[in-house]
Amino acid sequence: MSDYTPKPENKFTFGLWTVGNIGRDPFGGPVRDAKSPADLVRLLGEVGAYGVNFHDNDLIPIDATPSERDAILKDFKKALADTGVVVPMATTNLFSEAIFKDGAFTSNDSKVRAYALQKTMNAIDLGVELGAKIYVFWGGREGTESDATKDPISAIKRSREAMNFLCEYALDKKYDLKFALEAKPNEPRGDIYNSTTGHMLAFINTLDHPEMVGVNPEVAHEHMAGLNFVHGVAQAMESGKLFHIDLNDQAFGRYDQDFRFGAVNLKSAFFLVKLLEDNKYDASRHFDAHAYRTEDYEGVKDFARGCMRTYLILKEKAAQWNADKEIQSIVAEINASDGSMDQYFGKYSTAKANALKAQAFDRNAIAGRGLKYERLDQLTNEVLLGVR
Ligand code: GCO
Ligand code: MN
Ligand code: MN
Repeated sequence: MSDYTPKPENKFTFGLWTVGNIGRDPFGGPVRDAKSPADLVRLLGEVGAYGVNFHDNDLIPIDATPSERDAILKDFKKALADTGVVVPMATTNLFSEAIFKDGAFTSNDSKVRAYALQKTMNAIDLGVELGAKIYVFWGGREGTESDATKDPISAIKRSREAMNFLCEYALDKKYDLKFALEAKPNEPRGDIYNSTTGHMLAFINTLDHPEMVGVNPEVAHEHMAGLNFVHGVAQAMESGKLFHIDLNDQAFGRYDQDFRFGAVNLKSAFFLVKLLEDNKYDASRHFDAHAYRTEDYEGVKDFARGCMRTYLILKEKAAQWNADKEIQSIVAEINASDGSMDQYFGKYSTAKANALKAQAFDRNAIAGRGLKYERLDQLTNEVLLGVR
């Protein structure tokens, strides 16, 4: 039996809003008492997390007086120092207040857009003060219920203008900070703009400082859209844009469930962990999830420990998969090449194109080869089920 104790190098983080979730849902009120930010840091220290992330108002209530703010910050900093928990990421709450009922950066109302920029600059200052190097943007209210209400082209332009302004702000302040954009298809809006990680990747390339901006994909969000999360994350990694990741779980076709990592789709969680580990992802592994509404704070700790433990077990399974002789012999076989086609790949030339056009292919012979994917997938299942 291996050691599944979380280590700092695993960079396991939780949001104040995750372990601090009090179990409110659209049909019922809280089931757990609220804990202070400092107490939540102590809880995270106890379960072995590396870091804590927050929205501005998770830490400092929106109406806090300057002296209340100072007292909260003092307690929070003390809890960080006592536990060794760090702050790798911060973000802005641009969704809870009524002023954001029709969006923040994409609102039709210029006063709302200006307030959203002001609130974000203040929240960036707070995050940087506490050590954050990644700043997440999740535009939960940036969408519509009816497209009669907002011009979608203007919404994209307004989002771009906001990101460009905030990139310049961070540069102006000489902050060592990168931005990570988080897509979600819907909830709380009927439809949210830039609804998937793929949309975000395309959007980033239109910004003035694309090098400062990457993505923060979330398992649940891509699953809500019916997509393969592993493929989306791979695309982000391959383009050097995976700055952060939100791990949780979610049944396809449901509301935003935010379950413990690995709670529903263990096999896709396995391929996700394998992708991250094989490619040496080294930013935060953030669990953006919360405990079932049935739980007290002991259950919240079970939830947090469960996220990290499942990740570490799947990491071990990925190493086992990579070392399994039968699996690797199939992998080698299905990727094998006799080299006869190498002349056609790589950089284009007219001569290459002409030679390739003249090459004869025995289509049926090529297609007639069985690929052993049934065996490979069954072996994968057996690794996961613990019988290999
Ligand atoms: C959600 C989102 C949020 C964001 C958070 C950080 O579905 O509510 O995932 O939890 O990740 O606001 O920006
Ligand atoms: Mn989410
Ligand atoms: Mn999230």
